[in-house]
Amino acid sequence: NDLRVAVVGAGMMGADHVKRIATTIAGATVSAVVEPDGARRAAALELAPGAAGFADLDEALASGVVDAVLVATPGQFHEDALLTVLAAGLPVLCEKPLTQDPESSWRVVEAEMAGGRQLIQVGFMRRFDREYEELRKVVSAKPAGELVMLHARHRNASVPDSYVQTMLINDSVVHEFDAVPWLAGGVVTSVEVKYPRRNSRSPEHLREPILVLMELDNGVLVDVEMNVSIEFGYQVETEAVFEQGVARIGEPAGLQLWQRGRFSVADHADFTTRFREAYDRQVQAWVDAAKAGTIAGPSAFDGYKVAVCCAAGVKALETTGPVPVELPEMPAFYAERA
Ligand code: ISE
Repeated sequence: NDLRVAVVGAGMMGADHVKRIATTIAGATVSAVVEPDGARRAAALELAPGAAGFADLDEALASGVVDAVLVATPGQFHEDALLTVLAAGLPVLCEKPLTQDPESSWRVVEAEMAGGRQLIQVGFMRRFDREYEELRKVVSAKPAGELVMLHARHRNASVPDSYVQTMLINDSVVHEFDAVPWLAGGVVTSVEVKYPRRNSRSPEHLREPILVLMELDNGVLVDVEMNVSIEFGYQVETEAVFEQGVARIGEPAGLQLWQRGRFSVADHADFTTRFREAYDRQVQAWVDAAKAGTIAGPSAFDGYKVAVCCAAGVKALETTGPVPVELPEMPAFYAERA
């Protein structure tokens, strides 16, 4: 039996997920599209013949056609949607971030624990990127010794006008706050932001690129170049430095072309193609797990930890020197299921 999924939010990511579930995911169908904007809703419904359209989530849940929910609305609407889905006792894949601040993320964690079942998976898709998975294995198998440092590069060609300074952290470095501890096997203890020369071509209201430094409790030091006006394309790369070697992931791959005295390899234009396979694998893993009554990726508690790191990161945008990050112990509810 197909898992009947309601996709909530039919913007760029929501529409992408509707198409993915309708065309490439096994064992699931889009049964509902929840989107208040009529034109967007209609466009998404074209991608999923047979799905019903709703203006709000309560109506969709009351209709009885929903077994699981994929939340892809802007972050400020996540808390409400998650509390509604938890109350209905349904599995949910929530696009990043869990919520936009530690307080609301903690409320979601508490509501999940009160329900007694782990229902939330957070959409940090980098954990489903094959090269990230391979690098994580190198970190734990230690063929080149212990991990010492990570140099991460997160580059966007451009960002929309609505993208403000704090989004460098809350919308973009948010991914590294999940992926880095997962890769490096530690806990973030401090975040610092440094400003190089400003890119004169950045939108006027942004001061970027930025360099984010993270310290982990296992001694690993991480630098993240966060750059959102690089124009040439989209790149997410990591170089890992070990005691006896180096590993790199995320570099351009594919057709190499020699032409007119130049050598070129195509690179990505945005995250929908750079992480397409990771998104596919993430949603398939979630669908399979939801049918088995479990989750297969970052938990609500992981989402909460990221929210705490982001709050420190936002403070670090306006602080000289490192801002400490204090994370609570993992509640037994999550530790037992980890
Ligand atoms: C966007 O929201 C994403 O999640 C992308 O992965 C990231 O690269 C981009 O900077 C964000 O704005």
